Amino acid sequence: MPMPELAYLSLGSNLGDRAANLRLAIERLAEAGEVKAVSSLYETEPVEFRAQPWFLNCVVALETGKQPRELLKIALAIEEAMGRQRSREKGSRTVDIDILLFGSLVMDEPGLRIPHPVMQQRRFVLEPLVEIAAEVRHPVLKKTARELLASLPGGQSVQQLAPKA
Ligand code: PH2
Ligand code: MG
Ligand code: MG
Repeated sequence: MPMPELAYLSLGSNLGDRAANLRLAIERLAEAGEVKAVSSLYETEPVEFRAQPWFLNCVVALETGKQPRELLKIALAIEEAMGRQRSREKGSRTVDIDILLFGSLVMDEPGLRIPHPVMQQRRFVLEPLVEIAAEVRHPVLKKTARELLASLPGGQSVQQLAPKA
């Protein structure tokens, strides 16, 4: 196995039992490595395509020996197994799993850009990321998650939910 890397993933759901969907997806990520941290769940207003139900979002730290392509493949297979339909880009989904960061790797290939190209614009990504990894650094922007969050304009509603007992 190559040296494991610490990857950060953003998960979102806005169909069905959203919390159960996120929990199941996180369990299944064990296939790709060891889950090191999971943020709280956040109730978030849809952005970009706004005419859809509100999301639950969270961020997961995953230690993985997989290559980024393999990790993406596993993420897409989990989405598919959980019944994701791609009827509209950025539309409703049972679960979406996006790679945010993969160590300090920078790559830009069709279908796979790391860091995630718009993570720095998304409060629903940065709030949970800061909760579990405030000092993680964006390898292109050279800013920490905390700094990226601090420079976001207001607007998008993101509410941390109380931890589940
Ligand atoms: N995902 C999108 C587009 N818009 N909005 C919220 N609040 N949460 C998401 O996960 C989300 C979104 C595309 O993947
Ligand atoms: Mg997404
Ligand atoms: Mg996605």
